[in-house]
Parts: sequence; structure tokens; C-alpha cells
Amino acid sequence: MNRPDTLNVPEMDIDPFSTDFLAMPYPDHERMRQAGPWVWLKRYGILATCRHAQVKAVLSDHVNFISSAGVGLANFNQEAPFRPKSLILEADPPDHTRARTILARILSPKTVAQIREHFSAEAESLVDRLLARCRDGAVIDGVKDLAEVYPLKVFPDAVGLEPEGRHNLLLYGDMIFNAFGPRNELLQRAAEKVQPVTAWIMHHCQREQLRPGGFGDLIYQAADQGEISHQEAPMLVRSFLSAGVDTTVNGLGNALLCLAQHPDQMEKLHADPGLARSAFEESLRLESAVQTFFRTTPHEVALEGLVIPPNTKVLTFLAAANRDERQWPEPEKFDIQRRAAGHMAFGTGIHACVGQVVARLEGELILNAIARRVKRIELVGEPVRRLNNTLRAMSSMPMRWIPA
Ligand code: OVM
Repeated sequence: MNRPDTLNVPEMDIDPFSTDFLAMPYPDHERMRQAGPWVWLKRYGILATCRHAQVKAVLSDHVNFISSAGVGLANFNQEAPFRPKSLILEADPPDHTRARTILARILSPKTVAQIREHFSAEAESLVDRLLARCRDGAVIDGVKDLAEVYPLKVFPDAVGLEPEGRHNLLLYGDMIFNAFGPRNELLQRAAEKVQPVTAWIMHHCQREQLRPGGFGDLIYQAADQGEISHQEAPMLVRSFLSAGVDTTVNGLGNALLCLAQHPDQMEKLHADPGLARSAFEESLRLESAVQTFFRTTPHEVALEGLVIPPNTKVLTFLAAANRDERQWPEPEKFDIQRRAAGHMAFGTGIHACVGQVVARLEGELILNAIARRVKRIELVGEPVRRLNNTLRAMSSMPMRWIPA
């Protein structure tokens, strides 16, 4: 698609949703960052940025860069959304504000204090069980045995979901995060499984399916108070089930891979398990689970000398902002003692991840539990990637933990 005359930015032929790109995105991120603050990706007819300052500027400006037209490639003003729109992710103020207020209250630091004990006990016992297997000489899988297991236990527990059928959450996550990209083969394949998975998800968004007092039930209580309608309540539960699992699964998987690939950093973490939180943060910066999000211009937008036409899709590369040398000294270096604050892995602005306190809790507890017991993580086979249009994801990571 042609670059508008008013947009005097470099044109590039990079396809950020191709198999090659998704398998190794960082060299192309660097090419785009070097080309300029903004680039035009002709294949999709979109404006894109890989620099920290510009990603932050777009995400901080919800008036000129809206979410209600979708935060993927599809423009919901021009084509129907692939599922009913999220009341929080794919909304602008004032609609967004109502939903956000409720979710922010449910996912507050006060809530975290309440769930911490359960989340901690589960982290300790899972890591104990896996270490026992390693002591027996077994190989464990960092993805299948840990990264997928822990978030699938603790978060749905907190939401108040029954134990049966939770694997549907991973299938659903794979689908919706693929659906932020183009209708390529990845989305096609994920979408083949969508019918029964969606039915399971929506069924479990019903009040009767949710444990009284859990996060899901709290949304219905907000509806009882008149904050949202009872028709809207299941849709907000759906947001928990959409955003709360695949993100943390891959956040944990990526953190484990970073520590396995950097034995010196694992050694530091073992020497001081108090670094667990900062190690998780640094892995979010270096290997952001959510790599990209889009915004859309609702009207002509003048910015940094550019004149962006209405209905332009703008792609923000969160993961590239997190490796921008203009922002980070030695950006490619995994350094668990660096100040990774200010990274874009959770986004920023009014749509910044509302669940980030829970995500950080999970990361901290797992890395801390490992740090106190394990001095080295050895990969014993090639880690296998799971390609997804939006997520940086792993499907398998055979490893052995060397006990302290
Ligand atoms: C939602 C939703 C879905 C996917 C991701 C997300 C990262 C939110 O349905 O609200 O945030």
C-alpha cells in the first residue's frame, strides 16, 4: 500500500509477521530503528516505530492514537472484529475508563497482598517437585513443566475457575494474539480450533461458573452495584481469560531461557535471590512476551513534522523500544542488576497492563524459588520456538537444574 504524500518517512519492505521475522525479530528491529524514528511498512500500508521515545509517545496519546479501532492490524472501522470487542483493550475513554476502573480495583496491590501466600506456596511446591526430578537425573521442560503449569494454576484459581479444561486458555490465548496480526497461516491454523475453545471460554465467563469472591465474581459484584451492566460482566471476565495466561506463560518461559543462556547472571541470582524481581523485569525488557501493539489515528494527526492521515494503523514495536540504544546502555546485554524500569513490555499510558502487579508477582515468586535452590540451568536440547503474530513464545525448553 502506498505511502501518503504527507508522510515523508523511509519505506521498507519488512514483513513483521513473516516466519523468518518472528523467529528472529531483533536484526530487523535494528534496521527499522536506524532508518529513522518512523518507517512506512509498504506490505501492510502501516506507519511503524521501533524507537523508545516514539513508542512511548504513541502509547501516551490516547486521543490521537485510539484503541477502539482495534489494537491489531485490522481496522474495526473498516472490517468487522473477529470477536466482540474487548470492553477494555479495544475501547477509548469514557467506555474504557469504566472497565479499567473495575479491573484496576480487582488487580490492585491490596489484592496482590491477599493472593501472595497462595501464589507463593504453589511456586515453592512446583519448583520443589521439578528439582526432585532433576535430582533423579531426569530432564525437565521449562515450558511444559513450569512456564505453562504455574500461570495455568494460580491465575485461574484467583479468577475462580474450575480446574477442568484449563488448557483451553492456552489455545484461546494463542488465537487472540495471532489475531492481532494479518490473516496469515499462523492465524489460519490457530483459528481452526477456535469454535469449541471460544464456547468453553464464554461458558466459563458466566457467573455460575465462577467461585464466589474470586476475580471473576468481583466483576459481577461490580455489575450488582451498577458500575457496568450484567450483559457486560462476562465480557470483562473474558478479558481476564484472554490476557492473564498466555502473557505470563511466555514471560516466565522467556525469563528461564535468559537465565539458562546467561550462567553468570544465574549465578548472581543464586547468590542473591532478592534479585528475582529485577531479573524478571530485565527479561521482560530483553525478551518481551508481547512484542507489538497497534493504534489507529481517528483524524489527521500532526506529530514530529509528520501529517498522519485519518485511519492510519500505527504499529508500535514494544520489544524494539526495549532494545533502543538511545534509551538503554548496552541494550542487548542481559543484566539482572540494571534498572529496567521504563521498558515498554507492559505498554504505558491509560492502557498499560492492568494486571502487571500479578504478572510481576508470578515472575518474582518463581524466579525466587528457583534462585534459592538452583545454581545453574543447563539446556540439554535446542529450545523450540512457538511462532505467534504477537507473542515471543516457546513451546519446549529441555533443561536440567543443577542443585546448589
Ligand atoms: C482483552 C485482552 C486480550 C488480549 C490481550 C489483552 C494484553 C487484553 O480481551 O481484554 O491485553
